[in-house]
Amino acid sequence: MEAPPLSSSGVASHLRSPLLPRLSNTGGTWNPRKPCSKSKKHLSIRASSQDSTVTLLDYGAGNVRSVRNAIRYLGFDIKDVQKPEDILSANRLVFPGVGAFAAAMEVLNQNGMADALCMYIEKDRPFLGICLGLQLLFESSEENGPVKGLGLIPGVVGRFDSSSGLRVPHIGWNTVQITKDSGILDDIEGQHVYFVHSYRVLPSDANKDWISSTCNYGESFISSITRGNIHAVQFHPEKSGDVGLSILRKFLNTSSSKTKKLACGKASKLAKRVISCLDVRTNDKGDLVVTKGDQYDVREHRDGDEVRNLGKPVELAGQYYKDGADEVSFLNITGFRDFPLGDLPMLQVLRCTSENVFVPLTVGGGIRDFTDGSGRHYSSLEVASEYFRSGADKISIGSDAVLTAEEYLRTGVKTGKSSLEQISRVYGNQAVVVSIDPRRMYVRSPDDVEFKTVKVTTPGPFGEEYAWYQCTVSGGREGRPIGAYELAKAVEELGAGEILLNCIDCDGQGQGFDIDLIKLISEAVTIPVIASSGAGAVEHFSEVFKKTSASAALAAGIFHRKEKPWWNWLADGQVCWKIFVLLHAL
Ligand code: 1PR
Repeated sequence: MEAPPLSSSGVASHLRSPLLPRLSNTGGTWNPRKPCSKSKKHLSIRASSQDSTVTLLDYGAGNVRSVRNAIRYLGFDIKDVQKPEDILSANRLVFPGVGAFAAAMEVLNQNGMADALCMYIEKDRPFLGICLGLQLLFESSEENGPVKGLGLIPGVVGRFDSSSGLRVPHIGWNTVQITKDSGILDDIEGQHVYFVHSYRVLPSDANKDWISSTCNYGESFISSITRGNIHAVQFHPEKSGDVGLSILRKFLNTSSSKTKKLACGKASKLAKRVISCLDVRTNDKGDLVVTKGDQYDVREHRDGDEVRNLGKPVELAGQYYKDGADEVSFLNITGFRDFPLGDLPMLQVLRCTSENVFVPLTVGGGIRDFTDGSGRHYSSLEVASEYFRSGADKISIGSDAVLTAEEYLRTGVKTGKSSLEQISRVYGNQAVVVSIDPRRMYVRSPDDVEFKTVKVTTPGPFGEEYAWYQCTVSGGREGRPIGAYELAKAVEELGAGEILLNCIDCDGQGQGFDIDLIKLISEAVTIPVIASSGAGAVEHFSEVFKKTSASAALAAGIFHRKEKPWWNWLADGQVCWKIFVLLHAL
């Protein structure tokens, strides 16, 4: 995952890895490294004999917990790289690059890791780079650059071109076209793997010998490279469910990688995602439960007004992963009043879930600056960092993003200090979702309000033909003077990578998504929009994907209430969402 540059030391202080205390601070200026082949004479390769150990190069600029969890899940132990010699003595090295290209290169250069890495790779020792771990192998990157890379493969890392309406980041499940035998990618032709990135490398005559697969997203880009024992993938195997785990397994069991015949290539297409959402809160007995509201009201209104309890968060998330969910989202729905770092069970939920769930995990609720009773100040970046460290791939900001957007629209100034801006600057915009909780407000004419309206498909109670969508904060409790359209455009400019578009009117009703709203927002922005609220039948997913350009659909109640006919209709109660959406929607 790429992100804009980090703080002047290259790596934010809250992103410490075992490597970081060893680093010296160069004052923050980018200092291109010398070609690695000239400065590594003192290093020598010495493979260790521990076969079940995987060496992990974590330079501390983001969450590699999922990679760790996946490696452990497959039965391997992890040894962290502490010094360049650890790279040289590795039996197999996994390099899950995260963060910004320049910051990663700065860390690698400062402590001699870059030279060791080049030497290890040039000696054809087993290597797997992931995402930025692929991009760093190339000559340079345009990400806040140009910035020099390791220079092992010809090519420049550039940004996807969004000028013709392509949604950037490229987030989601896409297929790859295998172009060359690659032990680790056998059998994945036509299968979906999970991508999340804004930068990519294009195939060229100079790098064609390295390419083992390409992917189409607006253009054909390199999705993996292979040469001998050197592999790198642009997608995230640790987030690609069973397919991804099988890729990792093949790499880790290097002896099992055999040359296979090539499958014939098919054009790929980014799949529409289906996301399972778990609204989580503490009930009146103090237990953390999954709940679900009707238009955001989560109390039963019988049996003593109890908070609806639909099960335990970790168990339900694990079940939805097994059933085939493309992503899982946790929304801590009382986070606006309960400070999440005081809410340690939520962090524990993430830690436990990420041990067994290998698709992207998003967490939201309460991401804002906070001062506790003793006067200790926590920045929203600290809150987000704790979520990332605990296993989240993305965080979702609700109320705080509304207040930030209002201020931005009022002043026209990007302060760089809001939660949204800070978190997306450090972790990349692909890691920041803005969750919008709008309420439909009917009007007779677009001139009646200063906000963008739509002509509604179904007129309002008094025959009104138009509506605007008022943003709310604090779980729908407070309406704000800003429309969903204005908010969406503002947060895109401020660094949001995705929009989770709820609708209070439709939430929990099972009557279908608000197509008018989703069309309005998905056409207003170039970042992916997740349609949410109202799914009650398979047809509702088909409808939202056919009628709008939403990139994903999120639902809760339909998955929690297993009585829906389609649940039984699928073999063994297994909901292979990717397949049913492809069959029914596209
Ligand atoms: O404001 O940054 O603390 O974030 C709070 C987060 O919690 C926001 O993302 C907000 O949407 C969410 N939230 C707050 N209160 C509630 C509530 O229900 N009382 N849940 C709430 C919102 C909406 C969806 C829901 C879909 C699909 N839940 O995420 O899961 O509407 O439901 P359906 O398929 O059953 O119709 P902050």
